Amino acid sequence: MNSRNFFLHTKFLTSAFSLKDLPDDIGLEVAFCGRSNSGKSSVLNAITGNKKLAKTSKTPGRTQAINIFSIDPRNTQRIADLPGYGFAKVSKQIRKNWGKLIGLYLNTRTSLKGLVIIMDIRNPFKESDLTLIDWSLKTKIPLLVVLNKADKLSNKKVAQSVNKANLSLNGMGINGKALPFSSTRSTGLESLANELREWFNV
Ligand SMILES: Nc1nc2c(ncn2[C@@H]2O[C@H](COP(=O)(O)OP(=O)(O)OP(=O)(O)O)[C@@H](O)[C@H]2O)c(=O)[nH]1
Ligand SMILES: [Mg+2]
Repeated sequence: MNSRNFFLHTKFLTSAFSLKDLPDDIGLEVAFCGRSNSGKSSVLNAITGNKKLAKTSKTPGRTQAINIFSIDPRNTQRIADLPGYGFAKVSKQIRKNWGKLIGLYLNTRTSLKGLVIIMDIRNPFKESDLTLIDWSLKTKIPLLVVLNKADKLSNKKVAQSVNKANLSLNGMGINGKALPFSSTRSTGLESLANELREWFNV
């Protein structure tokens, strides 16, 4: 089976607004996180080949819950699409709740195997991204940085940005790498699918 086929039967499982709504903490889970509007839901749709799987939106802040998707029929291999951060237009209270939910999730979820931080390639490594990178360093949870919206830059600029990102990650002592990606053009799909599949260990 090639890596992309591995994700083809991914289905929506549940939306969790608090930790108790999450599925049993067994098997393996990979979390997609990143700033609002960076394209978390679009990247998930791209790798599963299902444009209707996760709702995408031009309005930042669309994903407000932790949306859990299951890759296998027994629901033991899952992807968690976390709510986006860094969106200024939501109320302070909502922002506080999101931060709390993400923080609790990251610090308690034992099935969490890896963190995928999705960034807009034109605007990577913002403060909240760095907080997550720091968390991955402390907890030794493997990290992948997806530099999405690569279609917005020339090939040369994409290569420069990827090199720079990898140098930054190395400099921080991170065991992980940055990959260029475009959800709209489906570029970088194979590499990301390969990396994720390794985490799911099949
Ligand atoms: N040009 C381009 N646009 C993209 C790409 N990926 C996503 N977008 C657009 O970016 C916007 C946000 O995409 P989403 O996938 O909804 O982003 P998100 O990170 O899930 O957003 P929240 O759920 O609000 O946190 C949408 O208008 C997408 O069409 C890409 O690779 N290239
Ligand atoms: Mg989303």
